[in-house]
Amino acid sequence: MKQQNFHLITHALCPYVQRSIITLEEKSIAYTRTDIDLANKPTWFKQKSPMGRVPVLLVDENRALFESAVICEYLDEVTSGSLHPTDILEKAYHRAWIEFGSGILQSIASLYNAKNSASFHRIHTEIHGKFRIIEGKISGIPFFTGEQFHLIDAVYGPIFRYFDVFDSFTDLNTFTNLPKCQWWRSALRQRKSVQQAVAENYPALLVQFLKNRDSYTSQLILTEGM
Ligand SMILES: N[C@@H](CCC(=O)N[C@@H](CS)C(=O)NCC(=O)O)C(=O)O
Repeated sequence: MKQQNFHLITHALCPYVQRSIITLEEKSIAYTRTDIDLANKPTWFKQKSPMGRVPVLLVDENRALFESAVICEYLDEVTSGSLHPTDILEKAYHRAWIEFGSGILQSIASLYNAKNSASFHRIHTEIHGKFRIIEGKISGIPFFTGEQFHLIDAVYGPIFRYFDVFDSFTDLNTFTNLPKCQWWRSALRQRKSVQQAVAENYPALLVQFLKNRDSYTSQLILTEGM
């Protein structure tokens, strides 16, 4: 098969972009990357992305794929080996918990946009409840089902990363009494592909992004003098 050219359109903070990069890195796929400003989307990007969202994967600068789940599965299928379990039921099960992870990302966005302490803490309690559910599903160490790194691990790496930054300005104790989540979080933080999915200044960029939101989170950051 002819060698394909992969070009990922990205944003420095997007967790859906990060899963795509982790997949590219895990599968040792060569790619180029172009960061765009989501507050000022270039016209060429609007033509490629029907929903105006990143990530978009350009294959041979021609076919544009959107939706991170589609991009990750395509990259997985077009290369040898698989980041999904081979058993069909297990694969479907992983996809289901990937979707659950996308729900956690939506809750995280609600958390950092919350306008006051009461809604912030209410949403945080909901998020903690979601991790308590996940705690009961983690069946291995160090990753979701054991030694092998799967696409589901690529999804949860960027989710846990948010809490590394949140923990720098507030004491949320999100993973207290969730030992399996703590193990998983730590293993994902140490995984090279997960580290490579963001630039070194990611924490500073995220803090700046959160600070600009006119939310309870931005107040917490300002109180910490960050
Ligand atoms: N379901 C989409 C979600 C992608 C998404 O929400 N991307 C955000 C950035 S993290 C985006 O591009 N938002 C458009 C905007 O901010 O205008 C996927 O999995 O790719």
